[in-house]
Amino acid sequence: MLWQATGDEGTIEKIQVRRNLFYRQDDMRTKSFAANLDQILILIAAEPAFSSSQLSRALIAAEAAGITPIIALNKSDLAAPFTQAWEWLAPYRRMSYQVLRFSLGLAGEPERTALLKIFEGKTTLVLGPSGAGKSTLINLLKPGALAQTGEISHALNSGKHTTTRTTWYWIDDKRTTALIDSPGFQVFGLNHIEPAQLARYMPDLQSHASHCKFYNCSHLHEPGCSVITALESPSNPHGISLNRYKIYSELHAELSDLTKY
Ligand SMILES: Nc1nc2c(ncn2[C@@H]2O[C@H](COP(=O)(O)OP(=O)(O)O)[C@@H](O)[C@H]2O)c(=O)[nH]1
Ligand SMILES: [Mg+2]
Ligand SMILES: [Zn+2]
Repeated sequence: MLWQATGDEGTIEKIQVRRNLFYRQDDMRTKSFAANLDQILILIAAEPAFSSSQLSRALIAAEAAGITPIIALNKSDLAAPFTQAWEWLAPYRRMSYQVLRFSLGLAGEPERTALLKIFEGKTTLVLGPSGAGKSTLINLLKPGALAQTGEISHALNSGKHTTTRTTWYWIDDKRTTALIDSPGFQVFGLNHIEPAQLARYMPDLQSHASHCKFYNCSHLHEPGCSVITALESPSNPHGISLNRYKIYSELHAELSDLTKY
């Protein structure tokens, strides 16, 4: 779809052939979505600490939609928490996802030029928890965009209503580069994914899944499960991370519960 901003609202100008559809479920409605994305930037930060479960959900949703995800860890100037957070990202770096380091708050012209290269000619959905730096990124790439920045806690304390709107920004005058700023990823609906399909959207599990004894292995309890055999352990320090496996089993249970009714 082509969107046209009219004041605060966006109206649909023209329906284009839908290449993909990225779901995001709200409390009240399943309305916020973006179609025809080229990539999804998952922006997290050294602070506030990110949830690896939310990160995994975003990655699974991207995989399921067939859209390339890029992970970026912002606030590299916060040395100690950044080092810690970068370490937490080790399983994701091993999965051959592109994992970038940003310090958006300190970016000057050379950094801005380098950043533009990532987005040039593409439509990118920017996802991430509140406070990660999404608005900072947009204001940097499009001076004058006036995306509101600030900590969510700050906004909440002052009684201000934080935006839950998904906003489309054209970065260039030719309208070839677009960024979509969406509110945090707390409520990430993965309800459209079958539990039996889940592992195929988790590359670290999937790379072992084809070696399981049973073709329909759930990787939860079966004998001869290659996923379970590949779990991280003292003898296999670079195996599937226990945290990622926990996320898999929790999501599997959550999605299985849904299919019962
Ligand atoms: N230390 C540090 N703070 C940053 C950086 N980038 C953004 N911030 C700050 O983090 C806070 C949240 O940024 P914002 O862009 O509003 O995040 P959003 O909620 O994802 O849109 C703001 O106070 C920013 O100034 C960075 O690279 N380093
Ligand atoms: Mg924001
Ligand atoms: Zn298995």
